[in-house]
This record gives sequence, structure tokens and C-alpha cells, in this order.
Amino acid sequence: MKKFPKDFVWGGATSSYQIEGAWNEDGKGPSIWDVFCMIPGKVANGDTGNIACDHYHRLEEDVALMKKLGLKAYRFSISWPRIIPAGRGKVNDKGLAFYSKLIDLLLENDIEPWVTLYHWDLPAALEFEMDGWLGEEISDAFAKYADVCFEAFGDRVKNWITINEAWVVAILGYGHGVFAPGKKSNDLPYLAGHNLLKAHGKAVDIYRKKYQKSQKGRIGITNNCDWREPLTNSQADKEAAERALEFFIAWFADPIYKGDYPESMKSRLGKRLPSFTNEEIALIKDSSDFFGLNHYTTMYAADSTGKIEEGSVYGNGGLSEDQDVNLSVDPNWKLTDMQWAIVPWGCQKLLEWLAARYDNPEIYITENGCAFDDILKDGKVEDADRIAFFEGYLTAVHAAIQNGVNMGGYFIWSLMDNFEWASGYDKKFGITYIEKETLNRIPKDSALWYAEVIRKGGFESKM
Ligand code: PNW
Repeated sequence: MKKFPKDFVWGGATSSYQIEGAWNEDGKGPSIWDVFCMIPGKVANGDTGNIACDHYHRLEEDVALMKKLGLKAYRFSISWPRIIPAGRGKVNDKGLAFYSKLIDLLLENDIEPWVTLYHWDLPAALEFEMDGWLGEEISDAFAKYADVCFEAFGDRVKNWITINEAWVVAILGYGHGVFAPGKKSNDLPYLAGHNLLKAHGKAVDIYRKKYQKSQKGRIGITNNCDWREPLTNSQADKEAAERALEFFIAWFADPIYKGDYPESMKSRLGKRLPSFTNEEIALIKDSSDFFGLNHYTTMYAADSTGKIEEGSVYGNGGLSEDQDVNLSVDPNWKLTDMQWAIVPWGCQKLLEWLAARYDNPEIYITENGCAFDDILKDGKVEDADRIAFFEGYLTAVHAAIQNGVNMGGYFIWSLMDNFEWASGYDKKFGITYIEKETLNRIPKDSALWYAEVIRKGGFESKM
């Protein structure tokens, strides 16, 4: 039996734009994802989040589903343009009322709310008026929005996450241009990333000064990282793998835990990487009460100095020319529907690398999961491949705990199939199947399996 600590937080996660729908109801303003979805060719099949899972109208049903699974915690995000439709200024009471009701329902059912303030649905007004995350004023706008949320919900919400995956916002939104706002550049990601860190720091400062003492909650940030394994034993490949991890997660975690960007980034990027003022770093350093981590996959890393191989880097490599790293996968690794390799040992290695680099912070895996081409048959979805995925990754988490990593909890991505960004509804990450025509919720076999894991606080492992 793989037993987990008694107070281990077992959760499920979603985000506002991916599940809510009701994109223009009750006073909500448009977000950059509402707009991005309207541009032909940006999202598979022309899908949009206009209706999504219709969660906005199915709160009771969805909380009942979580209760049935026995979730101890539910991680969701607040849509900024639902709360402040133009990004700045007037607050929308109906938006506040929606999340207030969700929070109350969760607490009535003994489910702990974990609230992300920014999961990518930036108010479109701020994209037009201040160039989104490139703008000098954006971090103050975010801090004001965060303040509104702390004040409205902080009496009941004790776990706050400022920003989800700054790396994805910066690289996919401003580098590769495959996510909103769709900008392609080699320089803009570093400016966007800088402003995301400033926004995080300012929001945390407000929480700590105005609310934390009385509300007694905690606040942090969630960053994503895949594992990078050296392709060979050569010193050059070992350094390449280390560099790839630094350009991935240390980009955002080093300023928070060490007070500056990693040396490898500073020396390679020069002036392209903005620098922090002393005031800024005072806000950012030590600004996370826990380490939020989203983890999905692993790749091999090889040094490519002077020999970048065309097409060798795909998907989640970042701006590879800045790193001189070639990424690859072992052809024997099984892939998910996203073409992401299933490599549980990479998860264990990453957790141990983070524990060593950041002095053993309390780590929460705030997302881990997989897409598969699930089929509904006779009212059931037999997703044995997803159960195997979770068994593998939870076994890795368990092993990391045995080795002294300070793990606080684990959230599966996702509670339900939903709008998978540029992939639309084609890619299904849920443990709950959503029937296309009716939007009926049908727990997959993996949901029943996860419910048992939560009930027992662990699982029998064949590994
Ligand atoms: C995360 N990559 O996105 C997000 O937090 C979720 O909203 C999303 O549904 C989930 O993972 C699955 O994709 C990522 O290219 C998107 O490395 C892309 C990458 C990583 C995470």
C-alpha cells in the first residue's frame, strides 16, 4: 500500500475560461481568450469557451460531483473580467455573487477552496489599453483586482494562488503566439514574465499587509515545469539539462526564493532580460507561502551550442536558441493524446531537484494529468490508461516523500473534460466525461479510482 501523509490535500482542478461558459452574461466583460477564439485558425475546430461545460449554470451539480468523489480541495480560478469587466474601475456585483456562492457551496460540503486569481483570461480592455502583460501599469491593475478578491472572499478562502504558469503566459502567449494574445517574439516573453512577477509580488504585498493577519490564509504562485534529463553522461549535456530547467522554472522561482533571475539567464540574455529594482525584489523575494507546481512530462536535453537542429524542439521547449539545448524523447516512451511522454520517474527527479534548489519548500502539485481519446460506451468510460498514468505519477510523488520532499498535496487536472485552449474540446483531460450534446457529467473509471484513493489515503500499487 502506498500510504500518503494523513493531512495530505487531495484535490481536483479547473479554470474559469475552460469550464464556465456564460462568456457575456451578468455583466462579464470580454477576455483576451474570448477575442482570441474569434480569430480564424487559432483554435482547433473553431471551438470557443462561450458555453464550455456551462459550469456557470451548474454550480450545485458540479459541487455535488466533487462531494461524491470525496475531494478534500477544489482548485478553480476567478475570471478577472467577470469581477472587473473593463479590467480597472467598476466592480461587477453579479460576478462577485457567482464566486461567493461557489465558495459557500464548497464549504458546506467540506471542500477547501483553492483559488487562482489569474488563469489566463485577461480582461480584453487591458490588452487594448495597456498592451496586456507588456504594459508598465499591468501589475498595479492586477494588484487592485486581487485586493477586491481578498476583500470579498478572504473571510472564507484560505489558499490563494496569484498566477497560473507564468511560463505559459510568457512563452506561448508572447513567444510562440499559440495562446492569447498571440504575439510572436524572441524578446517579449522576458518582459511579460517580468511584469507577471511584479504583479505577483504586489498582490502578495497587499494580502500580507491588509488581510493575512486577520484572514489567516496563505498565498503563493503556481509555476509549471517538465523534467529535463541529460541525454548522455557528458558534462555538456548535464549542463544543458540544468540550463533548460533554469530557463523553465528557475526563471520564476529563483526571484521568489533567491532574489534574482538565474545566472545562466542573465549572462545569456543580457539586456533582453529586464532587471529588478531593489524595491521590486523586496516585494518578490519570499513571496510564496508554498511552492505550487504543475507537471506534465519529461524530455531529454542535449547541449546544442553551435548546432541547433532544425525541428528538434517542439511544444514546450521555450525559446531554445537562448538556451542552446536540443530536446528529444525516447521513442519507447508512451505518449498521451497531447503527444506528451508518460515518464513518472521524471516527476520524482523534478520534485527532488526543486527541494534541493529551494531549501525544501512545501510543494503542492496543483496540476498533473493526461489527455486520452476517451470513448463513452454503455454509459461508461473505461480509461485504464488514465488510471495507469495517475498510479505512475502518484507512485513517483510517494517516492519523493519517502526521500524527504515536503509534499503538501496533489490536484488532478482536471475534474472534468473542458476547453483545452488552442486544442479546443478535442483533448480530454477530465476524470469526468462531458457528453457533447447534453453536457451531462459522467464520472470515468479514473474518477471512481481516484475517489477510492482519497478514501483510503493511498493505493495498492503494482509498481
Ligand atoms: C496547463 N506546455 O497548460 C494549464 O494550467 C491548464 O489550463 C491546461 O488545461 C493543462 O495544463 C493541460 O494543457 C499547459 O506546452 C499548456 O508545456 C501547455 C504547456 C504546459 C501547460
